[in-house]
Amino acid sequence: MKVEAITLREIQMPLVHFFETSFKRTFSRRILLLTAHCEGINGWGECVAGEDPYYSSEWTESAWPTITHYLSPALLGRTLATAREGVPLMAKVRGHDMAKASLENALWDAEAQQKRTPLWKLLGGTLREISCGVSIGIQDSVEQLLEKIHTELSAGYRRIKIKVKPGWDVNVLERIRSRWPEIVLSCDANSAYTLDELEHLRKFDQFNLLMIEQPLWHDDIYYHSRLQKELRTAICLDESIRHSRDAAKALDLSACRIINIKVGRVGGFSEAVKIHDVCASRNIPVWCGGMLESGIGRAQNIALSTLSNFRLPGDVSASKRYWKEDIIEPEVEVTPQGAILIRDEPGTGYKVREDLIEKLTVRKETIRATQ
Ligand code: OSB
Ligand code: MG
Repeated sequence: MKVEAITLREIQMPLVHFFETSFKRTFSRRILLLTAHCEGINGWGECVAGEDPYYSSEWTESAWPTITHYLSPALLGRTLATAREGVPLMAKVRGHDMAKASLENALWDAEAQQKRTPLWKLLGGTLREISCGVSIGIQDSVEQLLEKIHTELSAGYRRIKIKVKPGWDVNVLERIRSRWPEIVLSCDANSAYTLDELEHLRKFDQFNLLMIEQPLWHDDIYYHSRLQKELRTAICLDESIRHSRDAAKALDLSACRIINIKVGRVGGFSEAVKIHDVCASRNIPVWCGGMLESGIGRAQNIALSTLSNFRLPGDVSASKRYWKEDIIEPEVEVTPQGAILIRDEPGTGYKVREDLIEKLTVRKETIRATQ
């Protein structure tokens, strides 16, 4: 498969409901989409970088020139037998894993289409349905949050995760647990605490949470290991895990008992599978995180979630929770039992709606191989 050209686009999509984390309230997404044109096949990828460099140092604006100046030139004109072969070609660029993932994943989509095989099979997946949870942002009031939780439980979702930060944590968890003592519940701090708040963090132990996600610094593993020794609740690392060596290090240090894998954060499918395998070999369960993806990234998260060690419900949920209209067909749907059923068509199994994408595009650039 020869990489003949690469198209970058920025699309803008308003969220059905704002999404607030400890670092920001997002109303509308600026999503960078990428197409790898390979001998008549178009492979699609989505960059999960946010609108600001808050969740990670990458953001929509930084990904664009990194791809046009460095990553695309490393691939253009090359003939690759597999998408995996794209990884070493981009390795000279340090970091920028979200930008790299958008390219690598576009190549995986192209490879799956070329081989007429489902992407999930190409990745080594086996699960025929995946288990779904939801991530619910910080709301204007606790009543509004309780209403949202009620809606998602009625829709069948199997795990509720709420975003927490100082001032919106123990008080909120208390209200949730007094209404729903038994539901599978977890929380995500996106690095909103420090180790000085240990006594406060101990209070989370009373709520029988499945996990507390990324309580401390985004780049830390060591202090999480100190914290994990003090808490009964399992720590899950998200931001801190950049690659499989980080995962191995975190597990060596007992810094967490669960890992959230985001294929768009760790540089692409090759690395995501490696992290999955490291965790599987140590009997540590993983789950698939989300980054408010459009259908393109969402469909790829679904494919990844079919690997056998994705044993906990992910943050991969129905298109309609995010978008009035998604850019894939069919849209991602969740059964009343809280599962997504895996499709058997080649590629992701979801068709890209290029007509709609064209309407949502605010900038576009195609770079071609010179030979
Ligand atoms: O930390 O998991 C996170 C969204 C944006 C940035 C970071 C995170 C999230 C989510 C949303 O939790 C998950 C989703 O529904 O896509
Ligand atoms: Mg998280």
